[in-house]
Amino acid sequence: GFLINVLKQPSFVKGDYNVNFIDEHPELFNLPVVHDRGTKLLKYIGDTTINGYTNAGPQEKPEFERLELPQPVEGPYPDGTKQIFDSMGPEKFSQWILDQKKVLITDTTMRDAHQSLMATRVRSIDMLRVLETASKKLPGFFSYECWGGATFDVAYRFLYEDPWDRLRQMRKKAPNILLQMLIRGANAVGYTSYPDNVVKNFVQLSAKNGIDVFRIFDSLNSLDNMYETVQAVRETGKIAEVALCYTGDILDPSRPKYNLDYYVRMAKELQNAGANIIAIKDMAGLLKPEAAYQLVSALKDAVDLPIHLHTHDGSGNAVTTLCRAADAGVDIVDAAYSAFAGGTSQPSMNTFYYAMSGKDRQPDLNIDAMEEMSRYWATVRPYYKGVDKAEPYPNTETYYCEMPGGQFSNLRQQAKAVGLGDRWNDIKKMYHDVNLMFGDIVKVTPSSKVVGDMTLYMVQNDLTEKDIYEKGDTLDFPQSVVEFFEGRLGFPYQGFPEKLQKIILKGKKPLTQRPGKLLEPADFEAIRKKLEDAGYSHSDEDINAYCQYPKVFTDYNDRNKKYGDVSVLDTPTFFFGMKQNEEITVELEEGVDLVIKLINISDPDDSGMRTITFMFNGAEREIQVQDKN
Ligand code: 3PY
Ligand code: ZN
Repeated sequence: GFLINVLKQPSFVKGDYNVNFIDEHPELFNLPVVHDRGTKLLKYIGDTTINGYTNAGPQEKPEFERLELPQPVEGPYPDGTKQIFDSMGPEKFSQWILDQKKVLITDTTMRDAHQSLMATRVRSIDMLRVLETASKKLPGFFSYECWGGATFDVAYRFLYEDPWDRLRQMRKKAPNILLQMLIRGANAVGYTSYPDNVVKNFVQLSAKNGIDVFRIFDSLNSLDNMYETVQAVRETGKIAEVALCYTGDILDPSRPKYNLDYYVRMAKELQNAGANIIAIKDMAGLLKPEAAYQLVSALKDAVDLPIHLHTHDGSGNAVTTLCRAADAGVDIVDAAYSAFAGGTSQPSMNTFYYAMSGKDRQPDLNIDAMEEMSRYWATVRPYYKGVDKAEPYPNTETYYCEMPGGQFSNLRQQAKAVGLGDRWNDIKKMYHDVNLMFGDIVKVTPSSKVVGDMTLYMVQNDLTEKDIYEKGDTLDFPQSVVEFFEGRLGFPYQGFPEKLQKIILKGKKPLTQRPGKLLEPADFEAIRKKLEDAGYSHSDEDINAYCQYPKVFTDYNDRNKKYGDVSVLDTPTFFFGMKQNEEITVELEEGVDLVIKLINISDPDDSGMRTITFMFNGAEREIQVQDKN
């Protein structure tokens, strides 16, 4: 075993190993480590085969099509935006963006696209497998939006992966393209406010592990909630892309609260606060083509910074919106490969490319490579069928209910889970009504969750708006709603509706300052000690993850102790386990392959234990699994 591992190690094979070889690959000299990691993986495969993913019951492993891998490219990476940015720093780089004439594209396939279509479930292996090839064939991207948002907690929670590790690996595979993340200002990558020192530390660690561009937003468009984050990013020397979240409709004079003036004023404030790029974050896909033209034109006039447009395609209008934004001089737009685009996701970059045919601002990207990548993602997407519930047609009702792309599919699942599956149409209408009741607020994580919680609560209990005002004192409102009206997410533009606030708070006093300011700073060293004493991993990154998600993090660690790093498994095996006589190859790390074949599953014994027999790198291994069915 040992010799085979060494002989297969690529740098050994190439002869470029040196005295550090052993230091860099100690695992090869430590057969028990490989053996132990193997045993843990067999345990995971066995458990999943018998009890199903997350114990949801066993599922027949479907036959998936062969993956359409893009043709790899030999040789070095062509330079891209990463090299340009690193040589210039943020200010000059902003100017470079303005000076070049093409529409630049941010590829959101690895973050918002799957967050909005597939409940954020896409695993690292499916991204990393093609990232080098994509980055070599398409060096003209502005950035990969590939981290942050919901990917952080979902990685730990549902994929049993370390998101920091994902980021480091992405950095290695894409050394020529800027890596971009979404950060929720004072809520970092969580759903509530965190102490300032947690957010600042999170920014520093994200930068250290590979992030170049931070898209910072606040769920109520409050600069107060974003200011500290902007400063933290600027201190790292990375790019602060600060977002104005788009809501309402600037074309509709009956919705004057969020008019063109509002956004222009906000963009100027963001520039003054230190933004390097202004993002229009149209999380619900409300920005109609002509509104995009007017808004981008006005912002280009008002500020000297690049404008980056993010939208969703629920209505089916998003490609037209990008084209009109391009006419108005937008600098960068978000899009995803076709197979991961449309609907609640971003518009298709392939479609946008062709929509720009004949125009001199057509993106400078190789369409054949984009098609090749899209073919790959089309063969990956069925792996996630269990969570892929997007509507297969455009839905212009998004303009009415103003629900963010990610929430649209999520809330529907949530509704089903609480027995409201047949009341989806009522829910959409109620969501609209609750927003107006709340004073017409910006709805994006986490404020959108508050509106969603109140919506489900009202539909479930058959409550009308009138009921809330008439018998509110007898109602037990959802926790998130109470906290929202307390000011725990900050303060909405033009304040809370006072009458409703009084009803919901039942005498409780609302905060008078932004929540982050009132929170005790986290004591990182005390947390390190606590994690260490409890036998948990406790790097700086671990500590920060714990600050944001204590239970999610320790659950992940517990599972990790039992199963090891399961991110190395292919996705069908991760979700469905293995079939009798099936053989898979697992790359434990570069050059260390395991060949696993499932030989036999015994009947359960009296205590429900089954014995699973595997061939593991040519040797027979047995694993005991408790059958929970
Ligand atoms: C997030 O906060 O994760 C979002 O994608 C909001 O649009
Ligand atoms: Zn989005």
